[in-house]
Amino acid sequence: MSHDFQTWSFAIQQQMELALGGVLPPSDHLPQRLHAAMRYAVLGGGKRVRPLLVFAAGELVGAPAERLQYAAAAVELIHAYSLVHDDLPCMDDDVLRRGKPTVHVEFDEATALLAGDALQTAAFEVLAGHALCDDAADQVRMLKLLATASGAAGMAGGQAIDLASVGLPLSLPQLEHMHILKTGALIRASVLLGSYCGTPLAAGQRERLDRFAKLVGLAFQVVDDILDVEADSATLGKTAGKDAAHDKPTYVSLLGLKEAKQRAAELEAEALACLDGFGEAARRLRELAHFIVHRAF
Ligand code: GRG
Repeated sequence: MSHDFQTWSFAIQQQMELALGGVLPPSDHLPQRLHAAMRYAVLGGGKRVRPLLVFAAGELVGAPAERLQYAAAAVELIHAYSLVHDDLPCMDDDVLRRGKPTVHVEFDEATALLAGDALQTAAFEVLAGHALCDDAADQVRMLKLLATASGAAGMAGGQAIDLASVGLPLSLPQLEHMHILKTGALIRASVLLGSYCGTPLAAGQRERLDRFAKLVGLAFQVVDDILDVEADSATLGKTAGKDAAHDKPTYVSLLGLKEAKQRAAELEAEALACLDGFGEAARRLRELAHFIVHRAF
């Protein structure tokens, strides 16, 4: 990771901490326990990869930082909600997230369920509540994009397939389909939302950016599967080794570690090729693709 990329990403992470703190309800307002759980789930942790993708795509189209910060906050709120619900006993039943006890452990199950619900709706409140595009019709497209990426045709649908797949011998295409929905859809949405906040792209450019986003979303998941095997819980801030313990099909269980790493490298190369022709404006997107594939946590 170059020093310059580190400085850029740190500045955005700081900006996002403030922005997210500002859009979340204060924990001294009623209902205090719900508000405290929402803030606990969102603030003070996470890599903020999705906000970074929003900002990087925004750079491609010369988008103002204030617009990007709200689009990024909306995606991060959806992501945080998905983690809270994923950790519940009825789903992945986990006790550690972002290096802290999960929300239902720190609070209680009902509060965690409600905090996830409220984070999800807060995301749309933020996305609808600020002028993010010159053309209002584009902002409606942004709302639909995030809704589709989060719902049955995206993340929630992927989670349903994931829950139904435990112990089953999935084929590689079936595994990829599940991850394209579960993890890929929100990562793709992050890139596209950022690109809506500035000068509109030509149709061909939008298609290439979309392909980049899909490939990076898949690469993110391949690396997530590798890290689940290779990294420890302290580094990840979440329980490591869970996939194998739960007999979950993963890229590593299907391909083996060596081939999974090769697949991640291929996806990175294919993603970078999609940015050919965008020049220096796509620099942060290239750096992020590299970070996503080569990260250690
Ligand atoms: C509950 C509807 C619903 C969906 C849950 C996102 C998800 C779907 C489940 C999380 C389980 C998981 C570990 C998925 C693998 C990829 C992933 C989303 C990892 C966590 O994202 P990071 O690494 O987390 O960006 P941080 O904490 O850095 O934000």
